[in-house]
Amino acid sequence: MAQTRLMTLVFVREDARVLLGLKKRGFGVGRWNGFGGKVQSGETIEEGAARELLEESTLRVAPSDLKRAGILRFEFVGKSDLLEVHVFTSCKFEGVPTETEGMRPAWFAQEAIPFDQMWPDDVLWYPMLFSGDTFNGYFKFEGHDKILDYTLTVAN
Ligand code: 8OG
Repeated sequence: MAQTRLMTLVFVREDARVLLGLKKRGFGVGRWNGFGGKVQSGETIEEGAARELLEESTLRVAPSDLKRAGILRFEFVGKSDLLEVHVFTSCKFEGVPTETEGMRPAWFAQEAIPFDQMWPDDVLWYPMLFSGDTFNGYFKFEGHDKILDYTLTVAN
């Protein structure tokens, strides 16, 4: 039976730049992304998002300072699990981004996002992330590089 796996993704923003991390291992290795991972049992989605950000970048945010940006659903042909990724932004944070076992962080200007080294759907919804529109996306992937089908709507 298809299972939905709840995941998080956090974009820390400062002025006109955004913090991304180069994934050093596992799912999405070699791609720049926000910080996030699986929500664990017993925590809220926001608590999970703040925990993953801390584990992967050493930055602290209060779960209540995370702003909902959108929800992305992913299906991978041949896999029964669906991913439901809850995307957040935060302009409030404490600490200095530091490389961890999983991620190498770097700040990027909004006009200089390295889309050719990211998940291929990201170029489609980043404009909404930056404009502040709340979005809802569904992407059907074949492997990790090819989008077969998608829908993307503004949910404000
Ligand atoms: O725990 P793990 O590192 O496997 O979590 C995967 C992270 O990748 C999680 O934050 C959700 C995120 N993610 C996907 N698919 C996509 C995608 O297509 N684009 C982006 N930007 N992030 C994704 O699982």
